[in-house]
Amino acid sequence: MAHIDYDERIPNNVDLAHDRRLKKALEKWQPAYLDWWKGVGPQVFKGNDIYLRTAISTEAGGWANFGYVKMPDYRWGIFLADREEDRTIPAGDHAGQPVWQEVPGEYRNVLKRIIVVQADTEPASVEQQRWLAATAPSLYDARNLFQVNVEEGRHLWAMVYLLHAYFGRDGRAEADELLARRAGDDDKPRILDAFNQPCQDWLTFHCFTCFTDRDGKYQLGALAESAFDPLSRTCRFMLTEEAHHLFVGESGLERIMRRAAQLEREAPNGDPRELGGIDLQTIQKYVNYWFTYSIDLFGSEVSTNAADYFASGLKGRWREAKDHDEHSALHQQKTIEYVEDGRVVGREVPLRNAMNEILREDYASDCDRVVKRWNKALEEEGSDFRMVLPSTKFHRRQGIYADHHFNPAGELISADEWESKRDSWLPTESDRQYVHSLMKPVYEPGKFANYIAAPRRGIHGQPVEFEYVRTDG
Ligand code: BYC
Ligand code: FE
Ligand code: FE
Repeated sequence: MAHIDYDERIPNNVDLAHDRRLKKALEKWQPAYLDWWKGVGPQVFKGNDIYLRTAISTEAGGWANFGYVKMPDYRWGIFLADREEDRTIPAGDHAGQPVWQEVPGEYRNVLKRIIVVQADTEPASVEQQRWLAATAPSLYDARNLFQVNVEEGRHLWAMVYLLHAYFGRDGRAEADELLARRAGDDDKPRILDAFNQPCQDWLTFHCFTCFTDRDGKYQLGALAESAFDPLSRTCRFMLTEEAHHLFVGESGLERIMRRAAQLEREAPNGDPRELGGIDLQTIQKYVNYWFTYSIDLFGSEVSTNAADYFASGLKGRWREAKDHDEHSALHQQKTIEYVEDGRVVGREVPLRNAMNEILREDYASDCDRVVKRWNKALEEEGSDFRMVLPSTKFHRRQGIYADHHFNPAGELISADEWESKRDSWLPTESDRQYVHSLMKPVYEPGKFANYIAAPRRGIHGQPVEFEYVRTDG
């Protein structure tokens, strides 16, 4: 099963060769995908050789092959993690029963909706990032951007496979719609908010891959616990790819922070902006912005949708099968902090209704660990500045805090106080203009823009000065 068939037009490990109808339908979607890629995928170095990895097996460990590829020739394919013998439903009302290999009629529409929402984020992120290489701080960074882009393209393939294979005619219609919506478009926007935000500078890109791709990690983790086995297996393999996206974001931000700390020391007045760097306060504001947009992606703190997904076994908790003993989540409560009459009060809600919040908490702890590692780097660089993750109540547009104002410490504040302080908490127009003004391409191998430190090591054992993108073709 781990073997991937590369002789097929669509590389796969799902035995597509023996399902002629499915193969035909996917081969019809393939040129539309390629048109989409050429139209709104990466617009810079479109036909150049890029040092990329491609999946060659779905086994843990050595699954990747590295080499030069022109992006339109990338072998996007359908790769599912191996089937687990005798896998049973991890959570909800059907826990312990055998997993489903087909979609039960009563869950067809909800399951399709979840898959479509997941799928929609993948092409959206590629669209958001399509011009970034025009201002890449190095060829190393450009290559990492493209690696993330081709893999998000592959994640779209993964979801489109599920839609085509299990949802018949409406699945195919949804697959077509996935190529028709556009990130940030007024008429046909992408489904979730964060995927309509502009991503036009590299501070934003690294925040996005650090915080928004990390939502992907947790949502995919919840879907890996699904009773619908093909979805679980698809997500398990996607998670192995996701780890690199998170590395790109976390290490990218760390490099910008290290450089800020170095420039802080060198600048006559201690401000990195004097020497063309990005100051740590500005980085903190971008962190605040993208952390909060990303926690909105978990949905409302209290959600009947989330309770239904859990009850039916469509989604589980993070590491449901491994880390939990009790899988019904019935007769248990969780305290949720509500705002009532200008005060924050704790109210018990049934645990199943709080599943979005539980996943968000796991996500926020993961982000906390990242911030701790950044602060160690800042300490090493001799800076006194420490990054702080804002409260999950701060700057929300979804959920029960969206209509209230909170400061980054999580205290309820008035609208006036919010107005007077927001510019010190979130990027201002002038911060954004300043960051944009630094975005100039650096295409000489081994050289880096002044606002970002070089990475410790290159990709896959190659030196940092390796020609990760062949600029001459
Ligand atoms: N923006 O009960 P509620 C990734 C909607 S990222 C706009 O609170 P629910 C990636 C919601 O859809 C991972 N709308 O939420 C990262 C619902 O609308 P309907 C993506 C929002 O349903 C980087 C209504 O508000 N995967 O892979 O419990 C690069 C009330 O909803 C938002 C998934 O999301 C928002 N932020 O949970 C590339 C997994 N939040 O249905 C890729 C699949 C909520 O009433 N999705 N709404 O019209 C889900 O499981 C759920 O849909 C959500 C929402 C967790 C997103
Ligand atoms: Fe993805
Ligand atoms: Fe990703």
